[in-house]
Amino acid sequence: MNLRDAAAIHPFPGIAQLEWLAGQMRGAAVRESTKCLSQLAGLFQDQSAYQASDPQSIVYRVQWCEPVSQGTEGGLFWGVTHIEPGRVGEEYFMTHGHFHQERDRSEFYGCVKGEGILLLKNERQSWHESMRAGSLHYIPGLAAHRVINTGDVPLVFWACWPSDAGHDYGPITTDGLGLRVLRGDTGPCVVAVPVPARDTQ
Ligand code: M6P
Ligand code: ZN
Repeated sequence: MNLRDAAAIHPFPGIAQLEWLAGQMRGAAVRESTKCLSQLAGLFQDQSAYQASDPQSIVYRVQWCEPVSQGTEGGLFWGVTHIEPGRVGEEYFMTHGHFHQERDRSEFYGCVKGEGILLLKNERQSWHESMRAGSLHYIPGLAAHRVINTGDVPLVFWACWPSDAGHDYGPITTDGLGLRVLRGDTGPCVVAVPVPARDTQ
């Protein structure tokens, strides 16, 4: 469906009620998903610590609304993510992380509360940005993105992304983002990790 057809069918009246500082969305159109440790297999560096963790531990929860259907060109989605404090071994709880299926689509993240790090990676480099209450982050097209909660309380951030962006989790599952965030002696440390070599044949 294109945007004109979608608007003709549904004129998008107030689609949700936001509690900005709590990072909550309410309304019939609000969707919700929860990720627990068992759904993040293979992402954490310390496999034995992962095996020893409770697979039912909730790592993060996302609420969002889709005023148009997924794949609609020109539309936007809106959501909020709560990442729990916690670690697997020395590595902090984090989102799965993804590229957009439509690689050139960009996204905004706006942090409400907590402390964390946004990791990004494109074809040329990996980099990171600090997240704290009030920080706004523009995720450019072509960049994979993952958020890590480095604090002792939930990290909460709003997000807005194109309705035709889609999520591609495959490359992150196999290759990571080239950086990890680990607890160090003096606090969180961003460390470089080699990206697995690929057979280019
Ligand atoms: C943000 C947005 C969502 C994403 C969510 C969790 O709210 O980027 O599109 O789904 O974070 O991230 P992930 O999909 O990587 O688990
Ligand atoms: Zn995204």
